[in-house]
Amino acid sequence: MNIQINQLGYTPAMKKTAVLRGRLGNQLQVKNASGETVLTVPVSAERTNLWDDELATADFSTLTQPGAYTLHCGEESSYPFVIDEKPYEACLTALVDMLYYQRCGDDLKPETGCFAHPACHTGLARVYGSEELVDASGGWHDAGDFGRYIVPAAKAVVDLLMAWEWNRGAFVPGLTELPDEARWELEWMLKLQRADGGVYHKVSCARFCGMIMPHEETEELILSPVSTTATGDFAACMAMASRFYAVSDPAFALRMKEAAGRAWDFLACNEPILFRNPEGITTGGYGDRNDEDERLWAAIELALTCKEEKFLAAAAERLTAIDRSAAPLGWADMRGYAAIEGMLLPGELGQLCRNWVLEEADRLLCRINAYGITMTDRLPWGSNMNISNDGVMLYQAYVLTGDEKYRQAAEKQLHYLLGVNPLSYCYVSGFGSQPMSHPHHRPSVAQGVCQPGMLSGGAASGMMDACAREHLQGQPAGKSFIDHFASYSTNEICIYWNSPMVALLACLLAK
Ligand code: 9MR
Ligand code: 9MR
Ligand code: ZN
Repeated sequence: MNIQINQLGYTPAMKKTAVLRGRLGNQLQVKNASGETVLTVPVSAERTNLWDDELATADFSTLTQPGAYTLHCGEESSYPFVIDEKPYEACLTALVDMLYYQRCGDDLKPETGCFAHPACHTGLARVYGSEELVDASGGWHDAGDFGRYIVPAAKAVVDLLMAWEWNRGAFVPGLTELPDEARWELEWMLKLQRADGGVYHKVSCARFCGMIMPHEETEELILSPVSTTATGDFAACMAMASRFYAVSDPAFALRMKEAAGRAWDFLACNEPILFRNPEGITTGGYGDRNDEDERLWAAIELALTCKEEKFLAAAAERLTAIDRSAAPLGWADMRGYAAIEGMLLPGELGQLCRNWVLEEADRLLCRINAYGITMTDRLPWGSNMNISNDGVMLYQAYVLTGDEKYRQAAEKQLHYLLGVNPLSYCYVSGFGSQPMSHPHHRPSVAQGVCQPGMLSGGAASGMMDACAREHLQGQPAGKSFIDHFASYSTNEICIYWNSPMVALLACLLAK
């Protein structure tokens, strides 16, 4: 495809820009479903070289009439797309339902078809290095593997809760509803807290299993040691969730607030305990170089939830000390959550966080390339998460300023994920004309069918698996993607890659 569009379409009000590869012609025609040309617009004279292609754009924003269309330029055409009031509704539902499919320790509903399975990973887990057995059942499988890890879990849950708070009107229930689904994960997270407040980093088998269904993985479950990154994320996430459920379930909210307080107490009397896989464990590491951002984020959420002076003082001290030259919404670097949530703090602290968010959005804006995304030279493992995250951050600046440039930049992140990219993929399985369909996802491989509603990790320039090295060596960053189940570094799926896309859609669908 040489004319790239959002394969799910556009709302009438959106800015609509096609990206054209090569010298196709000077005019772009929009044709309706009967093949009649309904609009002709110029192709930009300006061309940009990016990722081994010469790119031009064509703005067809004046097309606002709901309907089905294709774009044409010279001999080339685009995939079909729609103009519709709600082009992303089904996708948003599927992105949330994905979390239901990832449930561990539950019998999946028959509606999940061939992905239904009896409750998995139900046995007690052994604490690493001891004979102690703990109930660590529940939660969501992290990704294409069946590990359950606290650090990425906190990111996923908070993304979802923020999305709901920002725009609950965007959500249509599917197999599940967002508050119930997030609670499924929170109940599991609570089980991973030790009596002294510290939180185990993860529960998994010793190593990754083969391409089997979840209930077929029956090796011993092991709780890996406590880390302060997991404990900090846990404290922040529980404190935030405690506010979220305060009205609907005060008892649950209190349980989480107390757990967050215990986690804080553990942090207060412990130096950083940074996680590395212990001897014999080779599942996901989620290692981190420091826990300053997790401690800051925890202080902010606890200050907002408990309104106690000690938390406010800790938040103030840490906010002034932390490096504010970036604010990512990562799983390792949580400064973005501190910045966004910190905007709710009173007085100068809130203002400092609003400035921090705006500065971050301006930095992102400067980095936007011809495909509309915020990264060009080096795309990390899971780049589609960063792209979704950046869209969310850009949208926060739109909320603060009302300046359309931020909103349009946020929209571009979505358009990239849904088709405006050099390989013309819709990176969400089951959606668009050219969906990603062969993910590194054990149930999909085992069933020989792709589960729907999963966002692929996407292009990654580091050649970090054998399949990528075999097929992608020498490709430019944006084309370093292969829709092959063996390429876990470009085509795995994750709970915390879906979750920021849920948040981005909630933002963009806000009235
Ligand atoms: O399946 C694993 C995936 O979930 C991880 O993201 C990835 C990197 O840690 O590792 C995958 O497992 C591979 C393992 O690391 C090496 N042997 C092949 C496994 C994939 O089948
Ligand atoms: O998403 C993680 C990515 O940022 C790291 O570079 C990568 C290697 O450490 O690990 C990714 O996380 C994987 C985790 O370790 C195991 N479950 C699947 C995750 C996604 O591939
Ligand atoms: Zn399981």
